[in-house]
Amino acid sequence: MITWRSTKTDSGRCKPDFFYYRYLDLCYKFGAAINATDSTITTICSEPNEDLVRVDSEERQSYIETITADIGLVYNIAICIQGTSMLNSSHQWTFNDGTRMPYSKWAKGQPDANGTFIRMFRSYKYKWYSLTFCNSIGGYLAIIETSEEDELLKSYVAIIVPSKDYWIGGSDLATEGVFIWENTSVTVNLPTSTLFQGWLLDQPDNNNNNQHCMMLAHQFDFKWNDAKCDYPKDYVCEKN
Ligand SMILES: [Ca+2]
Ligand SMILES: [Ca+2]
Repeated sequence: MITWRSTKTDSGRCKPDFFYYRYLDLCYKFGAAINATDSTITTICSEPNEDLVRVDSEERQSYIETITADIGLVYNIAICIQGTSMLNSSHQWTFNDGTRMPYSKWAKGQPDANGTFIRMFRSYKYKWYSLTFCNSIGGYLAIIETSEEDELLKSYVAIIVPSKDYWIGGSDLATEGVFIWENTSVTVNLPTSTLFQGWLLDQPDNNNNNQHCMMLAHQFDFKWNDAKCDYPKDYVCEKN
């Protein structure tokens, strides 16, 4: 993920090694790619007068889309921007100083979790997503690497709520058709692989050209299916 730092000194000039975009009066630089969680976000952009970028207008949103368009290989999944729902008891989303956000570009069904930053998903036209529940507890969506793990997980969800699908941690959001376990960037084996994989017959099929997230399909013995990422579903988290 990319993080953005924006800053402005009292004299109105950017700090050294920051870019300046005069039209929007914005100082910024690109941060390192990180595995973004609530706890990692607090350690970045923490220098004096630095913070994650505020996207407070359509113009800023468009500018970010434009200048990150050609660096997708480095920041392949999402871009972290400023926003928090943790500053008031009703969990309204605000900027980090508590002011209301005058502009937003939430994806359908979002925000669906509370958190301390927002992710703009490149593959979803830079729409905004809140943190997942797994990230907010310091974990991540489950990675399934062996048949033993697969069987254990399936038997577990079948006991909890057998009538629901469950998100797991693989997607092809970065490159269509190439599924990776998002927390480790390790490739998910496809049905053609001789290595372990748990796909349902004829999946992944990228149905309607918009299925990029992996889930356990309850109607099919919790085998793996690719589905539309913004469906609300339960999920399986993993934590080290
Ligand atoms: Ca897909
Ligand atoms: Ca599918």
